[in-house]
Amino acid sequence: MRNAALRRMGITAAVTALVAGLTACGGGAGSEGGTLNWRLAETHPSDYPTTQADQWFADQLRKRSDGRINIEVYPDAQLGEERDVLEQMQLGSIELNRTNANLVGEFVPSWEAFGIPYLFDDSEHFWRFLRGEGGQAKLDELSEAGVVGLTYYDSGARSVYTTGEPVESPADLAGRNIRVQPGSVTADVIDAFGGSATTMSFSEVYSSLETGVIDGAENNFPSYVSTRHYEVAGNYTLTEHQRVPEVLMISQTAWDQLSEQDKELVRTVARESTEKQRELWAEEVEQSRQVLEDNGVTITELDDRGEFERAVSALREAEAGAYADFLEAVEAARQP
Ligand code: BDP
Repeated sequence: MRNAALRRMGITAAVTALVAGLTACGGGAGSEGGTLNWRLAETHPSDYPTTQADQWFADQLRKRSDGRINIEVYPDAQLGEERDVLEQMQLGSIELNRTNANLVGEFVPSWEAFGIPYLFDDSEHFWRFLRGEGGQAKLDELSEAGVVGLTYYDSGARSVYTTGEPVESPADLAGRNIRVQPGSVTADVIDAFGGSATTMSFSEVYSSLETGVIDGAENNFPSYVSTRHYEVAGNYTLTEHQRVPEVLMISQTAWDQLSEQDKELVRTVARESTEKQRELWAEEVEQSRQVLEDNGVTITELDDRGEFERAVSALREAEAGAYADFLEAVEAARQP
């Protein structure tokens, strides 16, 4: 665990106590009587797979609760950047959120484990883990931040992209500023590769690439395309350094307003929305790769991805010490 995360634990504990206090005073209204009108925050635009799954979840829930649970999805970061939304959830002003696991480490330090590079062999390994006890244990840990983890969504693999020359080996990252998500282990990954990590909100990346404040960033194909970052940083290198899930969560305060039966309904519909999202995701990965090819983006397949893996081996070992149980579950999910 990094020092910054340790420092932040004090804040997290205080906020958790505050949320627990609020819940004790105001909770328990039950959802049988009136309508619950809740907001779900989403960073991506309405046609992105996570947003479409959020919307499917909201529509199904409205229908299957006979209108008792009424969730409105706010796409395009209308309710704020992901980090700020997480804070607002803890204060009870936003009820639901779809966020990337990399952002959660700042609020629940053990979630930093998802950012350990080259953790999962492939998508099958990743989903076997998420669907198993290990994945459920991670969702349960979210209670530390005053939220309830409902389900995971796919986010593929994150890879580096740059302006200027393509990256073919870690040495090509020397002296280049690469944007990473706030609070993520990815900063350490980029630094270990030999680049220079710069933390920045998602919405600032396009203009920062355009003006040269940064020389690159890292993300999956669908995000690289939906943000149009490829227009200003046209070299994508398949480093595939992380597979980090998306997570759908609800604040504990909102959760406590549901009857036991409605809690079960919310969990069921959330799980079903994952299936929906994964189908949409697979299609989107194909389509976005096509967009990149049509637009002349250079996609570099690495001859030796091992060079990147070796560059982060010390970091992997350092992080491993703190997350033995997690890594054991990841290891167990390697076998079908
Ligand atoms: C995307 C995630 C989004 C992140 C964004 C980022 O879906 O939630 O915040 O990356 O890099 O893949 O900020």
